[in-house]
Amino acid sequence: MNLLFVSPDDPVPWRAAVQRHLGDADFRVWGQDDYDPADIHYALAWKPLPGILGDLCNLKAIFNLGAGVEALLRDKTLPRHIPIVRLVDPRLTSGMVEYIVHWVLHFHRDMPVYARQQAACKWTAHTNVESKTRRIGILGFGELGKATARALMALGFESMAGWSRTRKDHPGVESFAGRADLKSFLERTDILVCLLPETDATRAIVNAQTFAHLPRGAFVINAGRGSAVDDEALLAALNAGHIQGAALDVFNAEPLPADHPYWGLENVFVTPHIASITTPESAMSVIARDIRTLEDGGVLENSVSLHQGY
Ligand code: NDP
Ligand code: OXD
Repeated sequence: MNLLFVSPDDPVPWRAAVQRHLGDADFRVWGQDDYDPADIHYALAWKPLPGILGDLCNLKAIFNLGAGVEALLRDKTLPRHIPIVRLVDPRLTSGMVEYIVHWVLHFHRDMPVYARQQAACKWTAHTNVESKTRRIGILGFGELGKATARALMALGFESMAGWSRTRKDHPGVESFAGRADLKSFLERTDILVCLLPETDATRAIVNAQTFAHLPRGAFVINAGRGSAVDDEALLAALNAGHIQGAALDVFNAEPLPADHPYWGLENVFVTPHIASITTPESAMSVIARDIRTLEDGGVLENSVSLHQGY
């Protein structure tokens, strides 16, 4: 079986992980190794240049080396008749859960207030909202959203809601679905967590109207994709004090330009798209299992819907 690695990332740890999990596979690196396009059976791809995957005429599946597939789907030559598989990996999930739990607790326990007080050498204690009454709303209630909700509920956050395209039946979580439910979802949300994929339907979905529906003093955490947020609207809502603080890992332009106003705002926390990072060892264990399933004639659960775009 022949694999082609098409990614700007270092192939060395991937080669080692492929050897460990698929000992007999031949691993070629696009841009480094020679290969006959007709010989490649599986592609391991992250943000590939358009046209590379379209040349692989005997490809059986494309494995995206991350959860978000928008970069892959931009390639008009992408083969559409084979499974395109997004990464659903326990390590990727636990990384995201840690990131979101961190910021939820940060805002919930007034850490920005205490940071400001420290800067002024001010010793003042404030009472804090109980976790069971703090209302968390997760925009994008998929793999990562559900795992995050479970972790937060285990910490006592009982008022949990998830918004998705289709309605969910998840224990302890109020389900909101589609545009018709968005307003009522936002109105009951104190901390908004965005874990949406980038599609035509999610672009700038967090906009001035969204902020207007959130209660005054709400917080925003975005670790899905930057394109979901209208930056001008968020800056206006932050400056007006309607949104109290934001933690942002993903941006419309990455790297975030040095002159972007987010960098200078005391109530905005910027991280460089690190909420969760794919690790070759964990990812290859999942991908190797999926390749075995396909070789045995099985069907994969995490194939991307080309129609929905995620
Ligand atoms: P999933 O596909 O499992 O979940 C996506 C969720 O979004 C689903 O609940 C889906 O609804 C919902 N959704 C999609 N489109 C719409 C829409 N138009 N309206 C309402 N809901 C919608 O993805 P994951 O949870 O695995 O990952 C989510 C995203 O997180 C990735 O696409 C990626 O962009 C981002 N990510 C970011 C990382 C980082 O480091 N910052 C790391 C990993 C991922 P339904 O369930 O009804 O289909
Ligand atoms: C992903 C990401 O989609 O790293 O996995 O953003």
